[in-house]
Amino acid sequence: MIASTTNILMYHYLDLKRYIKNMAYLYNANDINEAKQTLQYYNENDWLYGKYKGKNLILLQLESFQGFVIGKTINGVEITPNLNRLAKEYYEVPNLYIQTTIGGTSDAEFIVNNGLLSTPDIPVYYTDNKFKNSLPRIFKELGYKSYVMHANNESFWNRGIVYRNMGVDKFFNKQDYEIDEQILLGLSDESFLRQSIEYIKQLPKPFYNMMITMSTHYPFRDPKFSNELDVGKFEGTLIGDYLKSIHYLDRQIGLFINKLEEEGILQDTVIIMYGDHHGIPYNFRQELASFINVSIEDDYDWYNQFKVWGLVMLPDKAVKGRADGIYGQADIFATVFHLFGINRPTTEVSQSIFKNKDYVYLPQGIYKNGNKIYLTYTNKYKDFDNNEIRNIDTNIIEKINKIIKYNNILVKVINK
Ligand code: GP9
Ligand code: MN
Repeated sequence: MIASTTNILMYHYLDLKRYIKNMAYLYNANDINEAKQTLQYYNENDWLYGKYKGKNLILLQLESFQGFVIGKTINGVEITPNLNRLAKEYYEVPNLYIQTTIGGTSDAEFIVNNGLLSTPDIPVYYTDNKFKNSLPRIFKELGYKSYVMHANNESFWNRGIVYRNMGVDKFFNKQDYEIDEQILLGLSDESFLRQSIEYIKQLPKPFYNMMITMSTHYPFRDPKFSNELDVGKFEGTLIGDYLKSIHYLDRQIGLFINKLEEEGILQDTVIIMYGDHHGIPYNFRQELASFINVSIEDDYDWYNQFKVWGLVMLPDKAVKGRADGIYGQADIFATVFHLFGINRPTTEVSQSIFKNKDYVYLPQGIYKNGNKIYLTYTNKYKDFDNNEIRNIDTNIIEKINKIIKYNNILVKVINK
């Protein structure tokens, strides 16, 4: 859905770009200073801090992957047997809220690599941001080489230009892969991951490597998935197709991790995998509701389920189990700082997943705190303990607006 409208959107982005440039002047020096200071967050210097200094990092970004499939069976068959197994061995982050907006996959890349929220009016990859504070640049300072692997054209989502600005040493793109099997948008994940292993083996160590899968893209229906899973009554529905595609992705991840282990790379690598954005579109929310058996009647219900899933694989398995706090995709950035001992501030919207935290901000003016969802555009919140909807205190609205305003300042003005 997102990709099919991409060309049309690009046209508007170029116009928007000029507008955004002018917007920068709306922020005064005070705002900018305050934004920097207010959002500053430092990791604690605890036992985990810097424990993986010098290890490789793989960020494995999974197309449309949402966590409601984890641990579930359909007609007695596990949907994600490999991820279920890995979730037991490593550290699972079930409440990882989605902070992407108009820029889809590219927003997720931006958020994780820069520790900031996306901006709903423009995909960050089409702003003048020069991504000075991004992970590839930071890892470069630590003596790493940095890579991105994704089997699409360099120009898609403006990636070629953005990655150069981010300081990525090489972008392994469509031209670097033999397109020997096609699923939906392009090269199948099976082939992508198999060919990527060969490249990974050759990389100088230590490396930073972001890998982006593609096969589980909307609308999730492809002949290669038809025999994946017996989805019973969901056959022929969007969610049925989604489950089949996810079952396929799960198998590819299992093979990829096994291969990394066989090659002796896993033991020296921290892997963080996470979904890029939601898979089930808003228009199909009733299919999601019936599958997860939770009612989705209004925006509060929708945003309460608006989450992907994350897994942090520490090579020595020093932390296992489930993070029971509430996190957002931007928290992955601070988590990397924490694990690799990067002694710089991140932001209020980027705190380590290994810290207990029970709130998250979404760029649309949404705040989740404990069991409550606050929507600034209705001025109301819903308390899921009793399903009551009430007015938000003005001081909370001000706080949410301030965080988001400051985030946008850092995205559009500072981070150049
Ligand atoms: C394309 C892929 C999909 O390369 O990352 O982008 P999306 O449509 O999901 O934003
Ligand atoms: Mn995507």
